[in-house]
Amino acid sequence: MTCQESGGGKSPRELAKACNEGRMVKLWVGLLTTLTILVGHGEASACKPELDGYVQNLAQGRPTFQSSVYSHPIVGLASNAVDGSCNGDWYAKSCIHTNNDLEPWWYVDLGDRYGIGAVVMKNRGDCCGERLDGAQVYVGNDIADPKSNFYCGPITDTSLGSVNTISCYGYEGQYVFIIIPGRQEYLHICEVEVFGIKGCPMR
Ligand code: FUC
Ligand code: CA
Repeated sequence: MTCQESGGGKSPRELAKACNEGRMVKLWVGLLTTLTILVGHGEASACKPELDGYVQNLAQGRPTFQSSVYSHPIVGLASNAVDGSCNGDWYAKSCIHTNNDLEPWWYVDLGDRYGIGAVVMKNRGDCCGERLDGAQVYVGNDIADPKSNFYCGPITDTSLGSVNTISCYGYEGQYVFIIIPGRQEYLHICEVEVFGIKGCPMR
């Protein structure tokens, strides 16, 4: 089965399998296996320094947006999540921070459509890690209605400075969204890395 033939009534795992059976087998298996096996928690510049030279972080330096910006002497701009620094200390000025919004959100524009293998997210390390509990990752092309995009999964490890890796099963999109659903909350996160490739998107 080729990538083009796949789709229609299949689960994400089945679609990923179908894709892997095609011409992208080596790339996909390499990428997803590497992302799954390697778990790094360093305070180095990249959240996953082990991946340097193997896969490109598609999010770094791309345009970013968020529901609001928290008023504080340190400014938690949306771009702080793609500045290439995985430092989890708020006072290192490399984290985003929204107001206490109902369903706060953040997203990055990758500039083109990619099949997304995984999204890596660095939690704040100096306090308040639990605020990220249940934050949802979506990937797709609809900025008007983020929740209509493909839902990859939730953040579950909210320990201080945690690194959560969420698989998006190769689903395609230009935008990656992080949303805290169903409650009023501050959204702060210190880095978001997006790994994926062009060539075998699944819709
Ligand atoms: C701590 C938190 C605040 C805010 C600030 C930047 O003081 O208690 O809610 O996140 O850091
Ligand atoms: Ca950062």
